[in-house]
Amino acid sequence: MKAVSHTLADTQDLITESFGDSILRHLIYSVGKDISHAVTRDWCVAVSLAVRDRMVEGWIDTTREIYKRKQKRVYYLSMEFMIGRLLEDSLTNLGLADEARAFFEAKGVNFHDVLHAEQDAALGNGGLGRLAACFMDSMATVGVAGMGYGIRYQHGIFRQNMEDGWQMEEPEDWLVEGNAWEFRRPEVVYDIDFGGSVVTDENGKTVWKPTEQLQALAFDLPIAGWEGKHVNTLRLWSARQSESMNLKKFNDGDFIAAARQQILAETVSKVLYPGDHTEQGRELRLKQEVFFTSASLQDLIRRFFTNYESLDNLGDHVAVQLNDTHPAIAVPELIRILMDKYDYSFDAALKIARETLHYTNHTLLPEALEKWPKGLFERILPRHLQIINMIDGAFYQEAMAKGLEHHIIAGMQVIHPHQQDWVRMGNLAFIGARKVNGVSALHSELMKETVFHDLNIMYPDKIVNQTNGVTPRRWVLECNPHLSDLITENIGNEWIADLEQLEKLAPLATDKAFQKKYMDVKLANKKRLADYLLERTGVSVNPAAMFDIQIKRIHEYKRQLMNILEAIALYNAIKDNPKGDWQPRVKIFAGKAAPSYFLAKLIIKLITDVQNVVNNDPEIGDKLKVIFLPNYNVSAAEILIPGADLSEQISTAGFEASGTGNMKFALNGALTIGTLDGANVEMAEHVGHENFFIFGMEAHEVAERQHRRARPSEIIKDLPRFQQILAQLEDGTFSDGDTDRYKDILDNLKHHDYFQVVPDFEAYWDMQRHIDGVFADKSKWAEMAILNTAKMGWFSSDRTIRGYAKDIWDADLAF
Ligand code: 26Q
Repeated sequence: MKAVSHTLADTQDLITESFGDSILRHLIYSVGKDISHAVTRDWCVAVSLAVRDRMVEGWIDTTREIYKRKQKRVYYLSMEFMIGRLLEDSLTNLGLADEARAFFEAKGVNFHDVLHAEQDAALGNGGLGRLAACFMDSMATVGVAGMGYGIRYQHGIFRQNMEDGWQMEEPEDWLVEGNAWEFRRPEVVYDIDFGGSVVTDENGKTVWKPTEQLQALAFDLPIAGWEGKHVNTLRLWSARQSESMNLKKFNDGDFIAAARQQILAETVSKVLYPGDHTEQGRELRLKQEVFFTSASLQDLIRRFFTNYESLDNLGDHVAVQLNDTHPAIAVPELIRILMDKYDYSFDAALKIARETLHYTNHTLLPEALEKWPKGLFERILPRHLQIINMIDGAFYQEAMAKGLEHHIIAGMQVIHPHQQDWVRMGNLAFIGARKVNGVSALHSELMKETVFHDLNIMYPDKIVNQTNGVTPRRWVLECNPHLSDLITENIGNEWIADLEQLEKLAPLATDKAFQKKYMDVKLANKKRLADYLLERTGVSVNPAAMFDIQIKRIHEYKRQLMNILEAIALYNAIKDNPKGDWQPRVKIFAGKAAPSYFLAKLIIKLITDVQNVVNNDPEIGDKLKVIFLPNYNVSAAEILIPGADLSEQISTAGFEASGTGNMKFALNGALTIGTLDGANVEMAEHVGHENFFIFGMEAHEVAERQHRRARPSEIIKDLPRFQQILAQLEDGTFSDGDTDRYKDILDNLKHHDYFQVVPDFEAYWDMQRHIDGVFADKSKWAEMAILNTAKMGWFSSDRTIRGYAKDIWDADLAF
């Protein structure tokens, strides 16, 4: 990794007016309002445009520098970017937040309301999408010549509305009022083909004759890194009807058919698929994947030719990162472009693809590894299917040359020769990539032992690890301004771009005066959260209670069920001894369930049922409160995380690839109760096991129990506490006497319990009671919380991106 020196902002002098004048100018000339008529939303647009102007300067300079220096380009292909709101992020990174605040105060406009008038861009499901957003911030901060490619969904993740405790999905509509950040690029358009057949022309060349064509239209968002030194681009593709097809219908006079085609075409970028680990085999989803992957590859190749003449050395100048298998079609698509458009042989094209593409795996769940029916490929991607067969053929030769047996090779091929009906995208991405990475040390090791066992033996150097990280700009500086000020007062502000400096706080962990200041910040954040909860749910909570928070997608493996069962057990224990010395707790849950995931929705219903009983029981009072906060999103996380005392990271060991919420909580001074899963393992090592509450089975023990199909009933018979909970779920205690409601949960717990709630339950309960005791010791808790903040610096996504740049992309940095 060599460093490239970087000179800044030749354009910077173009804007001579003050920031405040820019805001006013935009209010008047872009929004078309005067001060006396402006509503909050108008101010939000005006200030966004004023910041955007200032980003454009750095943006143009960055682009020019990269061209000039021929810096290696990195393209991050992701179906999801969970960016949330951009205004505060941009103000912060450009150092304009104070000026903006002062401007609005002087105008008598509530700055907080202006920041919050922006729609939350929720173009993702969960961790994978948020990681992509953190990576965009970090690539711009450390100076990677990086560009994100994704889809400009018209509707992001659905809005979660609650009806009688059940999740209802409502369409999300972030674009209705426009998007101040984006630049439409009408000149950047690519054709995307589907369907038809493959023929051989008169010269013996293979030609794909597609029958359906779409166009991908580019929209760009500038992404500024810390201090605005480097501004990268997030390019999102929007689908529309191909012009030639449309024109033909119009010329035929068939306006209705033309309009119909238009709508069909636009469907492709209409809505984000809301299944985070399931939902397989839908044609529209495959079209979305092809659509954005093909447009992105065509675009990066076009850009490549502005600097270079031949694609032979593409991999020396370009690295493409595939965020999970969702863009794995890039493997045959790149080969197709090289062969069919640039006349490369298959072998040469495969070689170039394997020098350019890299694949990140985010899951070991077998049902989450994408596979597509071969029939679907035959119908919509006949040329890609041919190429996949060629890849399998070449791979077979390679494997034979290494002396591997036929049946072992079969298990690794993209299409299993004896189970011809599926195209396996994980195998495709693995075979086509130069490097494959997992997202935590444990996960990367488990990849080698499980899903990619044989492929790892065949290519022992391919799998590498890059433990996830989070951007400290959004996840400390913006969401926790009081903590940020306290940190800066004590160690200066270099931690913002060099998070490991937080280590300097460690000696203060036992300093009583510092403990007080640190816990005062926590209390202020808890009050802010309590206000927010009251406003959003009507539940009033005591900020002195322990705030115990689990926020993430609802999934069996994440075990929100175990958490709510523990709440029931605690409720029972308090009822048995209402005068006891109980540590008051507020248990907060938030998260969306995939619309088709019945059991996950039932778990939400159970949480709200328990909430209704517990919160309305006068004997319980402040000793226990349960809250399900609807419609969890990035903006909600920014308020919840700084207000947490305890972070729940309790997935069945071996199932959470990494987790990133865990990191955000610990950085903000919450202690973690967690299993040895995902990045929890490394977090515990960094902050010290004595400052981390680990419980439960380890991954190998889980695998062993699952393998021998151990029965939960053998354990339940010795667990009276658990038996009581089961009886209450059966007798209608939490369901208004409805004895049927939790049938599927009960059936699961008693007979299958694949995610091992039963065998981990007692250890979880015991650890929770231990935590009650520690929390009562205010000074000890403060010390542990401070040490969590101090020792989490390694989990910055800046570190992760430097790791990718060095170990995977071989990319140089601007600074
Ligand atoms: C696949 C096919 C069809 C429809 C949807 C999908 C789909 C969509 C989203 C599959 C998976 C996802 C998202 C997965 C995800 O968020 N994984 C999380 O990634 C984080 C970042 O690495 C990790 O920290 C989490 O552990 C992991 O669960």
